[in-house]
Amino acid sequence: MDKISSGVITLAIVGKPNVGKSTFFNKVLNKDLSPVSEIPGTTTDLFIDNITYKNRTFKLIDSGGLKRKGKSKSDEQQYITKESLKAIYLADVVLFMIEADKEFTKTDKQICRLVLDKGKGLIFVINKIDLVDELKKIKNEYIYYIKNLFSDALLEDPFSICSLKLEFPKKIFDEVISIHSRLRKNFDNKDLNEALHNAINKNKIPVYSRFRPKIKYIKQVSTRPIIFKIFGNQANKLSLDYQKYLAKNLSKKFNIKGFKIFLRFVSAENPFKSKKY
Ligand SMILES: Nc1nc2c(ncn2[C@@H]2O[C@H](COP(=O)(O)OP(=O)(O)O)[C@@H](O)[C@H]2O)c(=O)[nH]1
Ligand SMILES: [Mg+2]
Repeated sequence: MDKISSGVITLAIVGKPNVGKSTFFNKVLNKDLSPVSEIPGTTTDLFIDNITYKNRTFKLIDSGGLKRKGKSKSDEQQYITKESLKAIYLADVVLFMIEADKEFTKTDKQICRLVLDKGKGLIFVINKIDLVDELKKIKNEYIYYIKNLFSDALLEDPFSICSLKLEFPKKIFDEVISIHSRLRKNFDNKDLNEALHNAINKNKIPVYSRFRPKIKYIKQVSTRPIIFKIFGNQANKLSLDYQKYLAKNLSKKFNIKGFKIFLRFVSAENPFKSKKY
């Protein structure tokens, strides 16, 4: 148990310039000065520092780096930079920061999509709530967005904060710990197969060109990200909708929240096919 839960948790703070990433980073680290250390041996300007919470070490990455604001191309386009991508690549979990008084932009959506497709954990933090009156309404809008845009993952509702007056955000860090351990979970084969067959019984596999693919069994093949292989007769012919249905059903059944699970469909070989007579 301890062995599984030990290890450093890398949390990258990502978001548009000016959303308050560095303010959050400094408040959490309880330091007044900005950036503390850079990754040795790299020229990217990621700021990294460690904190300890609940006996766990968190490596916090502020992906804003040294980049000057408002220079060259628009901030909005420019923030998909090498440093954001590097931060995402290094992270176990990405804390995606948005501003309460601003829109969720196309670039925001692209970055979050990337985070999920890389198999990383994703949590949303709405910052600068001191600037708005109707937080509830804003939060609901984001919940709606998240549910619709990222329907292939079960994500938590956004947290909301005011970085300027931040106490240590325990709830956020508790969630990061849970996601981190869920990403490392090994599922029992029997439970998985039972869940899979329940899902199939509840919602029959659709016919594909006059043939109904058959699903035989499921097996976990990886953690971080969680990948399941599903074997069956023409299993690779399942419609995307049905694949999504199965992924969602499994996520719900096992409460796999905060990231996306990956299903690989493998058509079982016909045993007579390769034999030479
Ligand atoms: N009103 C308000 N301003 C904030 C808050 N958090 C950060 N800011 C301000 O937003 C600006 C950008 O913050 P910064 O941390 O540098 O953003 P970064 O570019 O994402 O790192 C600064 O002027 C901060 O003081 C907040 O919760 N409320
Ligand atoms: Mg910054």
